[in-house]
Amino acid sequence: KVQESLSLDKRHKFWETQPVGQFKDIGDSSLTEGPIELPTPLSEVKQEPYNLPDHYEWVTCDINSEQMCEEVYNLLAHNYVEDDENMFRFKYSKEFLRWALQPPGYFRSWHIGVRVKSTKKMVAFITGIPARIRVRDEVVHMAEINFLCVHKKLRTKRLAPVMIKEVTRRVHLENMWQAAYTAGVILPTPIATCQYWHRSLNPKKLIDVGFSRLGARMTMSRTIKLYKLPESTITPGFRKMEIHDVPAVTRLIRTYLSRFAVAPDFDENDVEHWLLPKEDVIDSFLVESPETHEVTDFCSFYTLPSSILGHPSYSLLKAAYSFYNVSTVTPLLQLMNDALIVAKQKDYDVFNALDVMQNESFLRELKFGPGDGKLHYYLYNYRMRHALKPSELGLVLL
Ligand code: NHW
Repeated sequence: KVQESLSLDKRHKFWETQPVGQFKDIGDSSLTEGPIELPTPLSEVKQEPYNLPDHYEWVTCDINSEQMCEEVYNLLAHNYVEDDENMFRFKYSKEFLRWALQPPGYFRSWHIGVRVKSTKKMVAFITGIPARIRVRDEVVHMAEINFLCVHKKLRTKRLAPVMIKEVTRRVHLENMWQAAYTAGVILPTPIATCQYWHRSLNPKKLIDVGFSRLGARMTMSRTIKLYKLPESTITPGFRKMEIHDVPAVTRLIRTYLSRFAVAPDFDENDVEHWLLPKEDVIDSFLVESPETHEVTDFCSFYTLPSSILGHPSYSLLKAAYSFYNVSTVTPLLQLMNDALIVAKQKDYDVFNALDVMQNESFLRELKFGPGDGKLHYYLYNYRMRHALKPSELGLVLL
């Protein structure tokens, strides 16, 4: 609370100039929902890139090139998001980055790096991908912005606003005028504030590395017993999703996501890209009724390990992140318990989930504990009249 009210008072020299909901407008009921600024003719969009400080240059990344992908991977592995105590840092894999950045209709020009001119060292990165996001009754063609990163040695020099303006310009050039993004920091103005929950799968390692602590009046052996899971899944007809399931899964997920205020508008191509299993990137399972062979339920999680910083015996935390889950026949609680069981079989240390969609209905019962960080969701150039509850959000960004 203290942190939140402080940050509402803070000046945002950059964000105050941008078409986003401003803190001063919170609660102003004269403002309507929808775009803040109208599109300008494409001929009026700035044709040249923004100026970078001397000695730096823009590079459009070809993430299919092994060398480029490696450079991006290394920048992020050493400089991307850390927890508040600097104990862990996200370590997106190269395969994951290729998947995350190349959905149907992606634009290579939206994968933007900054290099030092003389050495060609990559020192900053930002990306966009196209997405159709439904906001209430309206499907909006947006960019999802992610992987904003400035090398640790170049921080607080106002490079981030230049990166953001440049990606905005390149999105405008494709005639798109809205964006969605998430961040751990508070900016003007979240459309929703969510929380991560964590389900221990390997409690001993999590405690050893300082990810979690032994509960009050708990011993290690009682803790291990508390988090023990069955060896194999329980739901009859629970199996890995396959390519021929794409039409059925698309129908299931479209119907399900229609109940949320903000959610992606997935078609079969999107489902094939985002939900078909890819080893160590995305896992998806469904329930095919043994009698009718109908697909009735679906669950998925993506793989995002974190480096463990400065620990003598462990260097990698293997984490699964809940993605999209749909239950129509199998209770969501049972479906997610099966997801935990497969994640354990696959040797993940922890299973993470946000309190979005209907996740609150299983988090406590399946022994997830609340994390300390918050995740704020934002829209660019689209005003929401009120903040949404996490359960009104049907969107998960990577
Ligand atoms: S959130 C992950 C962001 N990345 C990290 O946290 C990695 C570690 N940190 C860094 O690399 C997922 C740096 O600290 C970064 C800031 C680069 C974060 N979003 O250069 P300065 C995403 O990738 C504002 C937006 O001096 P820095 C989503 C800050 O409020 N703005 O800072 C990305 C201040 O502005 P203000 C952020 O520490 C969404 C200004 O940057 C931000 O050296 C991007 C300071 O710049 C953040 N996470 O570099 C927006 N963090 O007004 C997309 C700080 O307050 C918008 N700032 O003075 C849509 C665009 C497309 C529109 C299309 C129509």
